[in-house]
Amino acid sequence: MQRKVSAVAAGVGHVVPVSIVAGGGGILIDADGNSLIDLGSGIAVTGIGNSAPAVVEAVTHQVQQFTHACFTVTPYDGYVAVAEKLNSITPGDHEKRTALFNTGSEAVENAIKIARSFTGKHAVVVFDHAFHGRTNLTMSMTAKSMPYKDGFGPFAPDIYRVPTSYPFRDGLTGEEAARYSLLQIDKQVGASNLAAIVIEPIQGEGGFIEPAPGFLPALQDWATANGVVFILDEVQTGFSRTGDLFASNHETLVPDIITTGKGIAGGLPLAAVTGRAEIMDSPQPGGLGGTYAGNPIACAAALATIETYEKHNLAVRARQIGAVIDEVFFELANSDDRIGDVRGRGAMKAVEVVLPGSGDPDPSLTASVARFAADHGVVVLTCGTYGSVIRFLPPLTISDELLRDGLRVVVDGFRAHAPTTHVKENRP
Ligand code: PLZ
Repeated sequence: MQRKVSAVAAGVGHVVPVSIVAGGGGILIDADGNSLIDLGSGIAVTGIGNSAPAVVEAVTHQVQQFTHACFTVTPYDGYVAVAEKLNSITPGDHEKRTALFNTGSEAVENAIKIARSFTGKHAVVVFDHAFHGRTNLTMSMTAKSMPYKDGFGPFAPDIYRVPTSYPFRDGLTGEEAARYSLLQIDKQVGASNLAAIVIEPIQGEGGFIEPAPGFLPALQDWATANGVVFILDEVQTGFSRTGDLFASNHETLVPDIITTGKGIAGGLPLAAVTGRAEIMDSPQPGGLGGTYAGNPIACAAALATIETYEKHNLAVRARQIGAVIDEVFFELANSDDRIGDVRGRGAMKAVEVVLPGSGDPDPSLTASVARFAADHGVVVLTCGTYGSVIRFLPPLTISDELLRDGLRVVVDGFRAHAPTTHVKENRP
């Protein structure tokens, strides 16, 4: 850690002060030989587990063939195969095209380029609590100032932020929240200026906020009726994480463009933009790409990874994991009124920590519980605009036993920090 501090820029922070030397089976091993239970998957990346055998095999084979060619110079099959696969498994049976990139930010950024090229319009609507990345455009689309934007302006122009649906805090139905958001979009931006609406189907860094049913379909219907490209950012929610292959499947949404990343390639850097053929084919040849975009090793990993989700039915496993997390935290919520909300879908679950009585966010207790977990060998992440959400993103290959061990430590973290003895009535 001393070498890290001396050699690495301070802005590159860390959650747990360890040095990882190996990982697999829901465990990370540090340089001192400690085993940590991984409830974060490197922020929703290692869905099929760390160093998954199928990925190790595919990558080893590819690395022996060639490591790089640059797809926009001399194309190769792996990239095309990933594009074909994504075109077939993403929501909707319309004709699609895919472009590959290295990071989720790059995917979102390119989705905007494509939507602007197709519509000839410039404005982009995003939502409260959104996280779309750290590049200038995607940082501008991200809601939270500290730490993501503070001191990093000026920001990209023509980005407009409107309220989302946050059932725990706004108490609105999906239809009510959509009516209000669409009114703001119509009055403050206007469809004739608007290229795209971009939204995460369940917001990730913003607090695992799942909009009330009906909110997303209403946005999609309005976008379709008004010549606005509807973009779902599934970088964090994608690839079986929420109990469906994509979170869009839950409300049978069919986005014009979907961005994916994180869980796509078992830990290798890859991200994608997949969308309607007529939209995706709008930018001129040479307008999209990048030196490493769709690297052959990452593509080989992606093909093996996606096959693993399908073969092992990991979407079903994600739901089982979600049921275990629900069981543990609904039980805790019965006796601890600092648990304001238990929410999320599949293996993308979170607990919102509140001050009893007011229901205001409690970022201090949230941080203390996460620190307690880390000190006791469990990697758990926090999130939320108010820093008051503990989120669970375990690998979908984790055993029930390991999962319960890890969750027990988090529950102990609540008990260790002045637990309330007040027992609530009428709690589900
Ligand atoms: N869109 C929905 O969740 C990445 C990164 C957190 P990149 N979120 C985790 C951090 O500290 O940087 C994310 C996301 C959604 C886009 C991104 C950006 O993906 O691969 O990190 O660029």
